[in-house]
Amino acid sequence: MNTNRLSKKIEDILNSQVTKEAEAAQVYLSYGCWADSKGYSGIANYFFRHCKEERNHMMKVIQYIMGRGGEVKITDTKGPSKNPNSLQDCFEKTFKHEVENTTAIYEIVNLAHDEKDWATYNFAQWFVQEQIEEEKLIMDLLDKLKIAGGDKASDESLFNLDEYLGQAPDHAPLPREASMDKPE
Ligand code: OFO
Repeated sequence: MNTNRLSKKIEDILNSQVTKEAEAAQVYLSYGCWADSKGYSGIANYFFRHCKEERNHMMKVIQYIMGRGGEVKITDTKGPSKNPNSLQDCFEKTFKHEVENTTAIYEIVNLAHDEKDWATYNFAQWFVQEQIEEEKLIMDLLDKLKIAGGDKASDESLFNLDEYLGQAPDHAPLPREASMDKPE
């Protein structure tokens, strides 16, 4: 008896998301190592924490495939691109990577919608929300770097930024939770 509740296309796209989350983890890992090599231990810590988040995302997709009776296929991952050449470049590349991952999540949502696979559609909504948060976190990094002076930031402001990011929250507040009493 076939107990696989996923169509072939859905199983494939979810497996490809497993790979994408693993690749996202490697990007954060490599940027963390790069930041540390430049002396930014706070920023490195921030990236290492996010590396772990991406691995958690990977595990969520794996558990979902298995829980629906599907087959998980672990494949090769693409290595991270070459090291950034500045903090600005690092944050921009991270943002671009998150946007690409958001696009991949939307493809899952679109396919689940087309196939009327409401279980997968529902599962993917967690990731839609997560990507809003993740993009916002990186936008905040870019804003903070801009305030610090961007590529022309002084050593002192970079020192403060590094300190701040070492302890920055891992989650951004969602717009849906905002109110006039608590705008953020
Ligand atoms: Fe998995 O959330 Fe970022 O990419």
